[in-house]
Amino acid sequence: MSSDKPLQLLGGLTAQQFLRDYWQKKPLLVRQAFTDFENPISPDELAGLALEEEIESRIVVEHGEHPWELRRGPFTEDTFATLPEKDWTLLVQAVDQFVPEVSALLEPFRFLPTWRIDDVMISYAAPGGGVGPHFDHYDVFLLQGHGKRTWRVGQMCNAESPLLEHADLRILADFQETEAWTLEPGDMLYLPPRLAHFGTAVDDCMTYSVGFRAPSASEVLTHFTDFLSQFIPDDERYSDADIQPVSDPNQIQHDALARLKDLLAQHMGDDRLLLTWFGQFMTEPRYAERVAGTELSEEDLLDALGDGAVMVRNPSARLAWSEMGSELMLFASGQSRLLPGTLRGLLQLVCSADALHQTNLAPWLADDEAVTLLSQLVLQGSLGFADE
Ligand SMILES: [Mn+2]
Repeated sequence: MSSDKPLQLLGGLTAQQFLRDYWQKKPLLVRQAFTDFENPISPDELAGLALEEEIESRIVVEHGEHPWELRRGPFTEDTFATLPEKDWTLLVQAVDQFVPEVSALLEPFRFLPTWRIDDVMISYAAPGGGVGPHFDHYDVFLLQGHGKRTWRVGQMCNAESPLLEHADLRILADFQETEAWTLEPGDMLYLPPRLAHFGTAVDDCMTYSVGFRAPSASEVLTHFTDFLSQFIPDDERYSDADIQPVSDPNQIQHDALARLKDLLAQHMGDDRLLLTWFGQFMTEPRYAERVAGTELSEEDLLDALGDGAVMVRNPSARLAWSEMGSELMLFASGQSRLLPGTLRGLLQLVCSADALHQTNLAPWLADDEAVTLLSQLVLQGSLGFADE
């Protein structure tokens, strides 16, 4: 994607200007980021998703059994029949995995890495509904889909920002409003991480939150060192063949620290392992149980494609690829595969194409490694055949 083209999504800014001046820095309001926006899912359909066992949903009732009462789904028809007239919100996570028209909303965000995108959460609010003033650790684009919602933004927060005493929700005790906007369908507000914000439904409304993911430093360290430790033999130990006689045997000398730092640097500095871990970590699916594959021989795969079958990415799968020296690595739903550099075009196709079929796969179907890869991705569940 060209980065110097003004984008409607960004109110006429280029991707480059937006990233330089706003991304992770300050909010941006875009009126009509999507013109003639057609709401891809109705409030009733959203409520229907919240009845499903496998879908994460929550309801926040401002004046419930206690202030800002949080209820967790799955819900029943009865839940919705007994909610108050106003001041409540339904939140449904990762709707992009269940509704292709919602997944399609992500298309204009392709100037950012796909692996940074978490999900599209949809909130429906009755008039007055909101989830209270709060901040998130992630970037978010709030796209108004139906009705109107007023968004107030406030101060930058951090781990020390005082919160209300609440068992489930992180609601700010103190909100210092700096700006407020009322969004209509097609309008969008970008918020950087840690900016206090507070949305209130003006009327019945729906908002699509395109949320991003960024692992915490603590998660990176914990998970990477766990991963690394599988490759380090137990006989590799702290060693001090260069030690000198000590003047005080009870003192830990700083030369011991230097040896430890060497030991750490030796492992932490391994780019191949770091990349392998990171790709696997960032492509772990939210719903692993939805990434279940089917056994398919390479012969049957070729036959099916020859008969006009169409393969599609599993909407719950995450895919990414990277270079590793002269080779390539494909990350698929938490797994990695080292592949020859000749498969670059196939990896790009598999990661980006809406559909894979005889025509766009034609250059690859005589290549054994390519066909093996495709059948492995079917077996693993990242690719599947479209229904029709
Ligand atoms: Mn938020």
